[in-house]
This record gives sequence, C-alpha cells and structure tokens, in this order.
Amino acid sequence: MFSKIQELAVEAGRIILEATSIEEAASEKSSNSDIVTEYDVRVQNFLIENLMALCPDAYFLGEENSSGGDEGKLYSGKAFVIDPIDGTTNFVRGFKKSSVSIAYVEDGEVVYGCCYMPYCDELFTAQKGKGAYLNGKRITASDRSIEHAVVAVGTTPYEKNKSRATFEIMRIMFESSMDVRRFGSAVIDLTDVACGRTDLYCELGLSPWDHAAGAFIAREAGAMVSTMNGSELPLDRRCSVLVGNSKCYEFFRNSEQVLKYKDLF
Ligand code: LIP
Repeated sequence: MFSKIQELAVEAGRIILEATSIEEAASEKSSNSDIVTEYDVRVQNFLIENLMALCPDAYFLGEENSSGGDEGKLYSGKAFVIDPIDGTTNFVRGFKKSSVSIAYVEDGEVVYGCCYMPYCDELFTAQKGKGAYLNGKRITASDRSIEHAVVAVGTTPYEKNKSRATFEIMRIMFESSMDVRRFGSAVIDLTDVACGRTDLYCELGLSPWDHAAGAFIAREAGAMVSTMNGSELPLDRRCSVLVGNSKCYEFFRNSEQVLKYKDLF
C-alpha cells in the first residue's frame, strides 16, 4: 500500500505542475490570508478517490473538507490526513515551494508519512520504526548547536492575533542562531529539519493536515517533535508545533525569553 501512496503523491504533484491561471482559480476562505484554489480541491479529490480504493474503510481528514464518515476513526481505526497543496499562497504566487502531504493513521498514531514537492521532485517518506528517506536515500536530522543553526519560523497567518509572539520568538531565534527562514509551507519546514537542511522549526498554529506527515517523517529522522509545550501533536485540532534536533529543541524549550509566551503554546 505504501508504494501506491507514493505513486499517488507524485501523480498529484503532476496536477500542481500542470496548473494554469492559478490566481484566477483562487478564492478566500476564512480570511484574506487563507486561500484555496480549484487545484487544491482537484488534488484532494484525486487523492481521496484513489486512497479510498486502496483502503475503503478509512476516514479521510483533508484541508478542503473531510470525507464525512466517522471522525472517531482518527483515534480508533484507519484514517488518512491529507494536505493536497501545502503552501497554497506559494502556489498561487508562483514561489514553487508547495507540497502534497499524506499521512496514514492507525488507532490515532501516524504509521506512514509521504510528502512530495513537485517543483524540486523531492519525495520524503517514512514508515513507523523504519527511518526516514528522501528519494530513497536515508536522512537524519542535524546535530548542530543553536549557535550554528538555521531556524525556520512559521508566521501563522490565519491567526494574526499571535503575530506579536511569533515575531518576538523569531527575533529570539534569530539572535541565538545563524539565521532564520520563512518558507510559507509547514511541510517544507518539517522535512527540511528531517534532512538536516534546517535545525529547528516552530509555528504557533498549524492544522493537523499541515503537520501530520511531515512531523512524523522528522521524528523518524531522529528529530524531537511536539507542541511548543512538549505535548504530542493532536490530529483533531490546531496546535503549536516545535520540531528540531535535540540541542536546538531543548534550547527553545528552556529559553526564559520564549517561555514568556507559553500561554499561546
Ligand atoms: C500553510 C502552512 C504554513 C502556515 C500557513 C498555512 P496551507 O498551509 O504550510 O506554514 O504558516 O498558515 O497553514 O494553508 O498553505 O496548506
């Protein structure tokens, strides 16, 4: 089943690559920062249709809607958590930094993750207990200290009430590390930690489909993965996310300056 999931992710990526008149196909959802295109819906429908053929009794939780059915299966049964195009704003604006994300869940635990970046043809995969891979080559998180780290920070554009904390945390990370990055795709931020391009990633608010596969891949690559207050990442609600090598993760978790914002974690 897992090799078929990989094939579907790559095929879904082809829909992204072949998209035209993307900005005309975009519309607002909850705010001016929260947009969707007809391609998000097309990719999600493609994935659900084909994954359902693979696993008819699974529940589907996707960014553009769930498949209906029994949400309880997220925690007792089989489920897929899908982000058809993570980095939708990047997609609309032509930044070429977007990803297809598929997590397969059994009894509330991700057991397989697959993230495909069509613009750079990078396929990240991981199966529980078997490590993480990029295009079939084993990957591991880095071992750099915070002083030598590049830190990715997500800006939670759907929750601008958190912006003061976000940019203060970004300042703290910037002053403690080599530099910061903001790529606009949680999946890219998570898989960059998994393969050691970056050393820590944090964001004050993500949805389950943003992190389900990428955070699992990062954990299988040896990264520390949790909410900013150290809890497991939930699959049924938005949460903060902190993923990094152990040195940088502990730095963040023990920073008095960062902990001033713990009420938002
Ligand atoms: C996006 C994430 C990004 C986050 C945005 C949004 P989308 O996902 O990848 O990191 O800051 O709020 O959630 O909506 O483009 O799939």
